[in-house]
This record gives sequence, C-alpha cells and structure tokens, in this order.
Amino acid sequence: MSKTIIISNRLPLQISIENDQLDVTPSVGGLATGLKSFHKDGDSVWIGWPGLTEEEIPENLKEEVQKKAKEENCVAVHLTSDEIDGFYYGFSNRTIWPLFHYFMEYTESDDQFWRVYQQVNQKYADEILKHYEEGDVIWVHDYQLLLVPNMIREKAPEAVIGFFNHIPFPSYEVFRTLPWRDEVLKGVLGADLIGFHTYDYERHFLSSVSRILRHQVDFNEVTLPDRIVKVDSFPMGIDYKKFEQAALDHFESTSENQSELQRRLDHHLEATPEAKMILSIDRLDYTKGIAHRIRAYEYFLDKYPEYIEKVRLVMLAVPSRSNVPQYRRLKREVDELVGRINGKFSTVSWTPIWYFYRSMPFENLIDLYTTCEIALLTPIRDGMNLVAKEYVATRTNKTGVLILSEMAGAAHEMNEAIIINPNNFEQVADALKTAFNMPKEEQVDRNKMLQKRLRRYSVEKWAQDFMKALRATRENRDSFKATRITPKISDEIMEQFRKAEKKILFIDYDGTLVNFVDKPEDAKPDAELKELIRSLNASEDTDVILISGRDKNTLGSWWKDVPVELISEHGVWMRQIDGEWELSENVKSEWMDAVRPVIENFVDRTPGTFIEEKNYSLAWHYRKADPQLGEIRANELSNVLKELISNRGLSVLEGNKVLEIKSSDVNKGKACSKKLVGENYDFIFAIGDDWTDEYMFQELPESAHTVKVGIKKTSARFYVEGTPKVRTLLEKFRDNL
Ligand code: GDG
Repeated sequence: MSKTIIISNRLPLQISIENDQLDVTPSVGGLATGLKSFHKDGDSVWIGWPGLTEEEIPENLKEEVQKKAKEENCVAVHLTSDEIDGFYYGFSNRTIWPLFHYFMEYTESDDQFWRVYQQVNQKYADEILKHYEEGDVIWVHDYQLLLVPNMIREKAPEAVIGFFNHIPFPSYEVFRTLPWRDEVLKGVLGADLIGFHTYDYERHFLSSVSRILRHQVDFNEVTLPDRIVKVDSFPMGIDYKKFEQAALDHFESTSENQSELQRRLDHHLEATPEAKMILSIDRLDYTKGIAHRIRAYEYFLDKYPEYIEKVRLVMLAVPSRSNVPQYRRLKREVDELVGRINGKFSTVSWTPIWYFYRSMPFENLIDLYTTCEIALLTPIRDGMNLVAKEYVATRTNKTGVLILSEMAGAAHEMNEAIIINPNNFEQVADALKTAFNMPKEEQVDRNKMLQKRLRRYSVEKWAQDFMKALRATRENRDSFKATRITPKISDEIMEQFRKAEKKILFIDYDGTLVNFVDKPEDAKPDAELKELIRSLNASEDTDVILISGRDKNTLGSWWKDVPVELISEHGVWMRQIDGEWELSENVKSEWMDAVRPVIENFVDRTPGTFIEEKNYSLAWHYRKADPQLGEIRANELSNVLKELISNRGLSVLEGNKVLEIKSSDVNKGKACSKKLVGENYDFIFAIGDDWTDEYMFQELPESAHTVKVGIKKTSARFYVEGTPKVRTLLEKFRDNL
C-alpha cells in the first residue's frame, strides 16, 4: 500500500536523555498537528533529525532512539555536531535564513557550510530512498532541505515529490546574489509541486527560475525538458479547534487551577482595571522586529504620555539559535533596550515592559493570549506568523485587537487586523492608540470575520489541500496527451522501421538536434551529430530531411559536407542532396519593408531582442530579453502584426522565444506533404520541439510516427524529454538500418 513520506529538518518528537534513560514525547507543533491525518498508523513515515547529535546519544541508546521513533512512525536521521554546525547553524541559518528574509548584510557565503549542507541534504535523501516504494508520495519541508527534492528525483525519477517552503522566498534581485543560486533552484525543482505561504513568494520564485535557469514559466507552471513543475501558494493555518478549546477550558478553570503567571496577570488587571496589556510573542530572531517594536513602543509612550501606567507590553522572546552570532547580539540589544525603557518610564507602581526570555508551557501561552487585549506583532519579515492566528483563535468572546506587520505572510489573510509597516513608528504608535480605544463592537466585528476564515482554513485543510494538489500532479502526468517513448515503445517503432521498405525521417534542428543557445549562430552541429545524420542517410531506402526555420545560408553552410536534404525557412527553400536551393512557389517578400520598421521599434524598446532577416521571412528573437518583459512584448508585437498583415496572405508563427512573420502558404506541414506526393513511404517519422513543428504533426498521415521534444501540448503521438533523448532515438534508427 502506498504511503506518505514526510521529511523535515526536525522530527515531530522531543527526545531527552536523563540518567541513561531515554524519553520520547510527541511534539505538538503546528506542522505535526497539520499532518496528523496523513501521519496515521502505517500510512506514513516521518523522517528527520531527533534533536540530539550523534555525540549526545550514547552508543547503547542509539538503537533505542530508532525503536522509539518507529513507535511514532518516525525515522531518525543521525547528525554529528559538525554536521549540525555546518548544515543547520551554518548554511541554513547563516546563509539561507538571512538572505530569504532580506537581511543581506547577515548573509554569509561560506564554502564549507555549503559543502556540509549538500552532504546532509544527501543524507536525508538517502534515508528517504531507503523507505521509498513506488506509488509513495513524498513531502519535503522547508529551507534546510532545498536540495532534497532533486536528490530523490535523480534516484527515483517517477516519484511524486512535494516541497513546502515555510519562510519567504525573496525577490530575484536578492536571491540572485547567492553564489549557489542555480544549485538551489535545481534542487527545489526536483519536486512536482512547490508550495509557498503567499502568492508573492510564489512569484518571486518563478521569476528567479525564469531569469536564472531560463526555464519556460507559464502562469504557475515551470516546463522542464522532462517534467512540468507546479508552483502554488497554500497559506498555512493553525489547529483552530485546539486553541479555541484551550481558551474555553482556561475560562472554565477554577482559581486553584490557575497558573502562577495567570495570577500575576490577574493581579495587575485588578490593580489597574482601566489599563490594557499588549502582548508580543516570538522566537528571539532578528526577522521578528523585536528591537523595532520596543523602540516603537517607546515612541508611543513619548508621543502619547497619557498612556503611561495605562498599558504594559508583555513580551515573550523564546531563545533561538543562540549559536549564531547575530542572535547573541540581538539578545544583548533587546536586554539593553528593555532595561533602558523600563528605567526611563517606570513609576513606583508600574513598569512599561514585562520581558520573559524563555519558552513557556502551552497553558501559559494560552494565559497570555486570553488575557492581553492587544497583540502587537511587528516582524520585519515573516513567512507566515502563526502567533497572529493563534491569538485570534483564543479570543473566544471575540474581543481583542491584533496589530500585525504587513511584512508577515499572515497579513494577506488577516485584513481585519490593524495592518502596519513595522518601520513606521508613527504608524505603530497610532495603531496602539487606535487599538486601545477601539469600541468593543468593532473588535467583535473584526474578530468574527477573522475567526471564520481561520476556522475554515485550518492547518489540516492546508495539509489536505497541498496533498490533493500534489496527487493531482501525478494524475496530470498520466493524462498527458502524447505518450512518452519508453524503451518498449522505442523497440516497437524500430521493429516497424526495420520492416518498412521506404522510410522518411523529418527532423527539426534547433531544440531537437541541438539545445537552444543565447546566440543562434552558436548552435552549430557538432562532429558527432554530423556523423549520425550522415550514417542515417547512407541507406538507400531511408531519406533524411532536416527541416528548419533557419535561413538557407546558415543551414547550407553548416551541412555543406553532409549529404542530407534540407528544408529551410519553414519550407521556403528546399535543397536536394548535392543539389541547389529551390524556392517554393507562392512566396513573396515585398511585405517585408512595411513590417520591418514595426519590429525594429520593438527591438529598440526591448533590450536583448533582435531581428533575424531571412529571404522570405522576418523573425524577432527575444530569448535574451528579460523573460517577463519578453513575453509581454511578444504578446503586444503579435497583436500589432496580426492587425498589420491581415488579408495579406501572411501569418505570425509563435515559436520558442521567437515570433516569425512569413507567407501563410509556407509551413513545415506543407513542405512535408510536398515531399510525400507521388512517393510510397511506408514509414514516416517526424520530430520537433516547437509550435512550428505542429504543422508537420498535423499534416502528416495518422500512421506517421510524430514525436514532440519536451513536455508541451502537442498533436504529436509521442514525446521524448530533451535533445539527448532525441539523439539516442536517432542512434537506434542508425543501428536498425
Ligand atoms: C516559521 C516561519 C511560519 C512560541 N513561543 C512558544 C510557543 N510558540 C509557538 C507559537 C507558534 C510557533 O511557536 C511560532 O510560529 P511562527 O509562525 O510564529 O514562527 P516561526 O517559528 O518563525 O516559524 C513562520 C512558520 O514557520 C510556519 O510555516 O509561520 O513565518 O518563520 O505556534 O505558538 N509555544 C510554546 N511555548 C512558547 O514559549 N509552547
């Protein structure tokens, strides 16, 4: 039975060792909760690091760790302290984390970190492969494991792999500074589905893919030579019921059951009934804007001194990554700021900030959420921010005001909160004043809407949606119209080829025999390719025709020493073996003078584009332009041209990063048909990669073996993944001559 394999840096377990005794408790984090419906008995396995280094687990307990993990359907990946240093504290948290949160000045480019990151990603991938069986669905989580999807893909090409990035994905301008940007993108693109919290992160990722790797991106799909990768946003929710229930239980608990923290909070409330508490909870991380928040709070007290003794900032900062220097510096900065501000404003009976630097048990978290009338969450950058959602979920009487930074992913879904720019102290101060004075009815109205949304889009729904979309990628793969040429299909084609008495092969050039390059003049055939075409043509009963959109001079000069028939400019010119170029009837060129200036205007406005002038057509190439600008201008130019040439017997062909204007009477399909007239070929083969080749696929008889290169919509019967596969196929023809 197929299962789900979940992989995250950490396992959803807490392991501790005391007096040589192992204690394992399941963790209650959001991810673990969200995935629990998939992580049931037997149905799934979770692979990750158990939280203790190899050195910390005594030899005699290693097996025990694995055994205990297994009881929770988990598998432990053991990491040494050096690996944790290079992989986790190093590359993950000193390179990727700051860069992806736009803290470029904190981003380190250390080769050694990168090497360990690769090694450890490979370790995770190897562990996954040990457990992977065909039909399983693999879900990889977060920025520590960016290379894992492709590492799995290399060994298990058919695997269904999802990847979810829990942190932001930065804009191309920031991401491009990463020395290993190509490797990171290729790593993630090993997945079939890539998920982000917001559409912004999704479009930043797609923009990097199209600009850096130059892959074709259509809406939210990336076309690779052998696969299509889907990219989408899935805003992560919380376990709403758990937080709601905890809040209800909290209100029902008797005073004897109250926590010490709650008693102190109540004492404060009783002493100053008109005062309000402002809550902030985060890991102590520079992305969370803790220092900014304290300064903004100081600004608020300076600007509105009437609130002195009327508000108190209750700040919980959870220790995090203290091995990384910036976190240690931040700790010092926050300590100093809290000290200074408390010193500046405190009165005999009041301190403006209550600061806790520790992790609290869940019950205390609920105490804070339910008691504080205002939550102030001001990250500078935050993938989502679950605290904001949890706060709203615990406000069971629907009062309370959330002030949330627009830089948090959650802000996209929580419009009813007071949304602020954390860098604008004026705005934060005014938001605090508004929150303090917000009428109850307005609070209720806002929270009602927020709660409705959060309840519906819970973490469970998030996980279900992602898994559903991931499984759909497998179905899409299966429903792809053309059939992939498997070894079996290739054998069948060869069998028919051998048996046939008269055979013809139509072969496109760019994107089929050779890969696309930035400058078209650099795509010359290599010696091996020439030899292959020569040997295919050596047999009396086989005709090979290279059919291209290229101009006749280039094509003629590249193939001058190979005896092969050529068709250039989509069929404008034909050259028999050793013959002269012959012009197809019905082609005209007078129109070119009228059309050229229009295209020139687009060249001027679109850097990186140029005109290729052929004898009977004009082509506008935009492969080297900015990909998005290129697509926009191509669309525009296509519309302008279509209007200009209407009723002139011309057509606009939309090729692979090229628009070509030529006589409508000429196309590759017509050229192929002409070759078949009066002949009795009993084996017809045509292969090509772009839109202009579709004419061949459509015009050739149904019995023809038509093959598309790459995974795209096509009228061809078969497809192969890329140019190396084309060569393998042609070599098979040669071996079966
Ligand atoms: C990353 C992304 C994204 C906090 N203090 C205590 C405690 N918590 C719990 C909260 C909440 C979680 O930790 C924090 O989640 P956040 O989303 O706010 O932030 P990150 O840890 O940075 O998480 C973030 C998230 O991944 C999910 O994709 O939203 O943007 O940075 O659940 O309740 N829990 C307990 N004691 C504490 O002291 N028990």
